[in-house]
This record gives sequence, C-alpha cells and structure tokens, in this order.
Amino acid sequence: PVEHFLSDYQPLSFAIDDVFLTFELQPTATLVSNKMQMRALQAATQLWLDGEQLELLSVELDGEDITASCEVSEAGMSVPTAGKKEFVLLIRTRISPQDNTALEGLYRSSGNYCTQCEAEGFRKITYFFDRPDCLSLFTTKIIADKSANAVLLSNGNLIDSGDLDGNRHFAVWQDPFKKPCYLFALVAGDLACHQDRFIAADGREIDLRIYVEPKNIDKCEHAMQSLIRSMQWDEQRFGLVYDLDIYMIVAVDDFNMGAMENKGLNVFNSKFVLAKPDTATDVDYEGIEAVIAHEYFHNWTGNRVTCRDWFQLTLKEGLTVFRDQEFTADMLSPAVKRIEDVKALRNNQFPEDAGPMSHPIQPQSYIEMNNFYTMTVYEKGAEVVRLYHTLLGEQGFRQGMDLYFQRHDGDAVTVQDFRNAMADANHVDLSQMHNWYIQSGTPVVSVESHYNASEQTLTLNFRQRLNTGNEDFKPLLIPVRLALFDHSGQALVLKSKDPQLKLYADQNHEGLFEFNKPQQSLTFTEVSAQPLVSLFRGFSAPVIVEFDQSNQELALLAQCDTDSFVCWESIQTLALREIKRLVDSYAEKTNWMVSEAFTNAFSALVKDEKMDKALKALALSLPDLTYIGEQYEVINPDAIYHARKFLQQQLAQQNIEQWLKLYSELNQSTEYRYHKDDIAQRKLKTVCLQYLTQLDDYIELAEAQFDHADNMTDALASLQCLSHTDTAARKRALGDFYDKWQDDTLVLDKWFALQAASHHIHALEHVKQLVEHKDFVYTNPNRVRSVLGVFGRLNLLGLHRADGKGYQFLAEQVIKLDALNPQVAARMVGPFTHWQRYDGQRQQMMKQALEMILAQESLSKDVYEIASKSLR
Ligand code: B3K
Ligand code: ZN
Repeated sequence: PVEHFLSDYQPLSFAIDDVFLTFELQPTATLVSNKMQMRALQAATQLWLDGEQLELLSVELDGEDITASCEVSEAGMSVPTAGKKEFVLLIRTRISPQDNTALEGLYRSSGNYCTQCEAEGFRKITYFFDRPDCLSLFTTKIIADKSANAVLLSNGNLIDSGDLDGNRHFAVWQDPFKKPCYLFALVAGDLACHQDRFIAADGREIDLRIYVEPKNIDKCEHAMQSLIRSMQWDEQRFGLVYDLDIYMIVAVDDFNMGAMENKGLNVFNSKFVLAKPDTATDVDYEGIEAVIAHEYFHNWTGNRVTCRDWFQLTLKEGLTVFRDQEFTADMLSPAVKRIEDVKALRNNQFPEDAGPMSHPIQPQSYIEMNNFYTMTVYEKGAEVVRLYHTLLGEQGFRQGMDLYFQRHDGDAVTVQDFRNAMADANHVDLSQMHNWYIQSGTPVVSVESHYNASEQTLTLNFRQRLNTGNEDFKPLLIPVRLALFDHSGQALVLKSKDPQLKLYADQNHEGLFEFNKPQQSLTFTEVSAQPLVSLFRGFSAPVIVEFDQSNQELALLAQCDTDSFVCWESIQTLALREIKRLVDSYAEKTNWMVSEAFTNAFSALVKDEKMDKALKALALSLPDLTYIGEQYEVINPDAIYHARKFLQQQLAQQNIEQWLKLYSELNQSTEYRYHKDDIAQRKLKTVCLQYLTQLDDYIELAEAQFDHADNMTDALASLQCLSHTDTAARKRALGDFYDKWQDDTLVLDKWFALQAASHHIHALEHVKQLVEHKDFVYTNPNRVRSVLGVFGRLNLLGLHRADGKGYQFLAEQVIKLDALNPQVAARMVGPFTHWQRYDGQRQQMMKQALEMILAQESLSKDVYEIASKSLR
C-alpha cells in the first residue's frame, strides 16, 4: 500500500470550475455521467484523475470520444488533453450501490440511496480530483424510479424537477457555493419529512427539513430543535449566519460514523437524529444536540473555509469540536461539560497518544486517510484550539475568527493560516504554537512548590517533557490557569512580578501563567502562610500533571476550590490513590482495606446537599477502568477491575443509609424533560443505584426501577446494573427488554451493547452468542460497534482473558468484517494496538492476534495500516 506524505503536497495543475453530474439510479447498475468544465493552471503535462472500483464506459474531450487513449489503473486514469487550456471532459461510468457494503461512495441503506464521500469516497462515484483543494460549482441531476424513490436530494437549491417516461422522475439541484467533492451528497428513496423554519439574522427564512424513514417521523423534534438552537447560537457567539435557503438532514441506519456535513444536505447516522423519551437516553439526547450542532457549525468551519489537504484535517475538526463543546456547555452546564470532555480525552486520546498509532494533530503521513479521524485529530485538536481561546480570551479569539473568515472565505487553507489569523488579529506572536501541531505524545508537566516563610514567597518550579521521552522535544506554550487558597479555603489575592503571569480582573484571584520553556519558575510574593495550590484550573491544557499534593491538601481543595474541575480532579486523585494502593497489594487481597481518610471525605460528599447534582454524580463516580489502567506501564486487568470493584462495594456498604435516602429522594417520577436539572437528577439517581446494586440485598431496587421506568434513561440505567450481576433478574429483564424493543434498531443496539460490556463471568461466551444472534448483522456498523466495539473497548475482563480466547475471538471477527467494511473493521483493531501495555504472556497473544490478521490475503489497507504500524 502507498503511504502519502504531507511534505509531498503539490498544488493542482488543473481547475474543475463547473461539474454537471447526472445519476440514473439503479440498485446494481447506476449510470453516472460527469461533465467537467476544466482549465489548465500550469503549462500542464499530464491529467490524472482519481477513480476506484468504477466501470468506465466512455470519455469525451470537447465532444470527441477519447476512451481508447485513456489509461486506466486501479487508482485512477490518465487522460490526454492535447495541451488544451480550457476544455470540457465528459466521463461516463457505471457503479453498483447495492453491492457497496463498505458504505463509502454511493450505497444503499434500508433500500434508500445515499452517499458518503469524505475523505476519499467521491472517487468511487466518478473520476475526479478527489482532494479538498479542488473547489468546483456542482449541479446534480438525479433520475430514478418514482415509486421507490419519491424523494430526490442533492446539495444546494432545487432548480428543476419533473416526470419522465417509464414511471421515472428527475430532480436537478444546484449548489451556488464552490466546494470540494468530499462535501458532495445525493440521497434518494422513500422518506418522510419533518419540517420547520428559521429566520436568520439577515431576515431570510430558512427551510429546515429532516428526512427519515416514515416509521420514524415521530422522533425528529429534538433534532429539529437542536438545529434551531445551533443556528441561533452561531449567530450570537460568532456572528455566523447560514448561507443557503434550505438546510436538509437525512437519517440513515447504515453509516460508518456519526454524521457528515455535506453542503446543505447533511447525512446522519440515525442514532444522532432519532429520539423519543421512551427510546432514547439523556446521553442520546445530548449526543444528538452535539452532533447536529457540530455538522451545522461545519458550514463555516469546514465548508466555507476548507482544508488544503487531509493533513490539515484538525483545522476543521479541532475547531468544530471546540465550537460544539462550547455550544453544549452553553446549553447544559459548562462545568459538567468540561469534566466530561476531560474524561473522554483521558480515557481515549491519552492511550492513543501513548501507543504505536500515536500521531501529531497534524499527521505527517497516512496510508488510509479514514484511519486518521482520530481522538487526537478531533479532541486533542479541540484542546489546542481551546489554548488560543485561553491565551487570547473570548474577545481576542473572536477577533481571530473574524479575521480568519475575512481572509479565507471560499478557500482551502492550512493550520498555519488559522494560527496566523489568531496572531495577527491580536498583534501577538503565536509561532511557538506550531509545536503543538507537529509533536505526538502527551506533554507531562511536573511542578514543585517551595514556600519560604521568612521571605513570604511561594515559588513554583515547572518542567515540561513528552511522555514519549522524545529527546529533541520542542517546548510547548502551555497556559496554566492557577489560584492559591489559604487553609481556611479563602482565595488569595495573587501578587507576582513575573511578566509571564497575567492576572484576571476578578480581584486578582486567578492568574494565567504562560509556561513556554523546558523549565521555568514563578514566584508569588506576600504569601503569609503555606497556601493550597490550584493548578490547571478548568484543565487549561491537555497535559499530564505531576504535582505532589498531600491527601489532606486534596481533600481541602475538593471542598474549597471555586473551580469545579479542580474540585472534581482532587476527589478523583484521592480515589485513584486508594485504587492504586489496592492494585499494588492485589496478591494479598484478603487483607484489602480502604483508608479512613478517604472514606470520610467520600461520605461527606454523599451527604452534601448543597452541591450541584450533576457535579455530585461526577464526583461520586470512581475513575474509569481505562483511566486507572493508564496509570500503569504494565496493566493488570484483573487487579484493576477487582480493586475498583472492592472500593465500590466498601463505599456502598459504608454509606448504605445515605444511598437509600438519596435514591428514594431522587426516584420521583415526573414526565421526561430534556432539561439540565432533570438530567442531573437522573444521573445522580443512577450513581446511587450503581452503588446500591453492589450489594445483593438491593438488586431488587434495579428490578423495580426497570419495571416502572417510563423513560429509556431510567430503564437502561437499571438494566445496566442488572447486566453485571449473575441473577435470574438479569435474565428476566434482558428477555423483557428484547421482547419489547426487538423491532427498534437503535434500542436493540443498546441491548447488544449492555451485554457486550457486562462484567459477567461468562462475558465472552455471551458475546460469542451475540454475534450468532438472528438480529446481529455485520453490514450494520452500529450493530457491529454495539457488540465488537464495546467488547474491545470496555470489556476489560472478557477481552483480556488469561487464556487468550478474547483476543482470538476479536481477531477472527476483524477478519470477517474486513471483507465487508474495512473502515469499521480497522476501528475494531484498536484494542490490540495497546499490546505493549500488558504482561509478557498477554503481549505474546495480542501480537499473535495482530499477526493472524496481517496474514490474511487481500487485507484492506485500512486494517493493514493499523495492524502493521502496531507491530512496528
Ligand atoms: N467530517 C465527518 C467525518 C468523516 C469521516 C470520514 N471517515 C464528520 C464530522 O467530523 O463532522
Ligand atoms: Zn467534524
């Protein structure tokens, strides 16, 4: 397979100014005619177009048939242009959407036609410059059988439609904005439409449409309201107004990822559109609101200003994730959203960055671009955008955004262009930010504090390095938001002469320290007693912090810090220390004990009635298994699982009265509302139930909740508690749930996922049965992710079984899946990439699994890239 390098970038030598596409849709023989108005940009030599899995029918150059003189290969075709400066190229090809199980290009889902072109799927539709810096005006004519395809959609505005002979009809769509082909979309089928409208800031009325299968028409209102809120928010926060008169969203069941921001015609995984209280959980509702917003925000950050090449992916994704995070924070709770995002980053991006697939947010090379839609490019990328925001402030950031659009609207640009706009708009030098884009690995910041009583000074010594141990590491610009507290919990007024420290206006209680050298120290004066140090408030940079604070200091910070992230973090660190102590004494687990200091602090928290319910739920939740694992060079799955479980049981037992009281207070049923107060209440109730069901006596509470739940959040929470037990109640509830929901695909995914994540002793056997289940289908990515994805990511005990059967199973499944859908198969290889983190025996077995995968003939480049790089 070919590896592509950023350093090889060459600008295009031809432009495609206009494209007229005609599709004659047939399940196994769709005819695509592609008429391109082209222009040579240089005294061009060769015209080479990307094209894969296409049946070429004919090529015409300015009306002349030149098919015979075109050279076709597996990757594309070269076309002789006879040195013409301007010409029209007409290419006719045939494709089979019906057989397209890779779900890239034009394919069918539930009998409807849809497309997915990003990153390089357009070349499976027709020959083209399938790269983001080729910007063209698209007109699309769709011709199809009328009875099966009442709805015919593409990007832009509908400019013509009508009937044809043989019970066929057509529609012509024209997109007035130039765009790269990855934003092209076509949808046709039997779809129902949920409609609303939005009056834009400039007074235009925008027609909003959500297309779904007719049976789902009652599940669109939340998505529609989310869209309206996104449009409003982007106008208010960034002054960005929608540019077409129609915005369409189509929900399909078979989709490789969450959704796609095609110009004016988003195609969505139905999971991120459909919701009703009895079928969708709070997490689903939040996910829908966030993904609808994310795709909408791409209209400016991604579509109007796009990427020069795919190495710039974080330019649009990091920025758009940052924007959707800010949106969700404003819709729900900023404090809760920040903590949830940090958890996700630590659980998923940190491990990725510590493993063999580690890459900078601007990767330097790829074999299969689809493999680089990663947590690093997206979530770490968003953290890097957040750094600009932290450094420049809201106003400075907005000025940077305004300049970015002013300079680059309608262009395909690079991450440097974004940085320059931020710097120039604020008249500052941000060149050091470059180092965040080119280095992989997680930065580690170690801090030592020295208090000098006679001088009344506090000095903080900072050092930075990368966890990859890279020797020629280039220092990063790391903004450290910090505060000091006295031991009665009062914030101190900060006094320092350090020019690298900026004090915030709010009475100088918080500072922003620009830490940008390998080592640097910061001194505060007039500090009358040794203070508590609150560092990286709001998680002001995506780093690992090494700072030795005593348990007592952490317990105090947990109580007094005005920054909810540091409060939460302090409690998590205390819990983590307990768990690590237990893990380290796993061999003597009969003597396991939990420290009184911790249980006292924890009990105080359970009793706390003033704390925000959502934050309380987060604080009472123990660190996730993956994050605990990340603390170790060699992960011992059994020790980690049992240590966490033991702590959970102890905390359940010791606070039993409180849990029962709290649970019954919270377990008041009111009609479901998607509102942050209600979400918080359900969340905290779930945490109570999770502790209570650690004790056999209270499993019946979960059963009762399951039987009486009138919304999916409560039903699923209780079923999840039951799923980890080995009880008759588990069996009964899973059976009832299946009977009730077997016809609802998205709900059934939850049923599969719960079992795949279950810590039941026979988890692996259950998962093996799940892939044999009549409702399991390899061609549906959501179903595959619900079983294989969840098993690989969350089933620590099942996957890492000492006998290696978990690995064997997953490897076989990857191979099976690769023949159908390489993109999804490649994601399932993820768990194996961390093989170096396990003991010798497991390492051996995980490597064997990777080798077994690599030994397959006709392996996709998607799976090949991940598996081979992991063994490198
Ligand atoms: N841009 C798409 C992701 C495309 C993934 C291609 N494998 C969705 C998004 O990030 O908004
Ligand atoms: Zn995106």
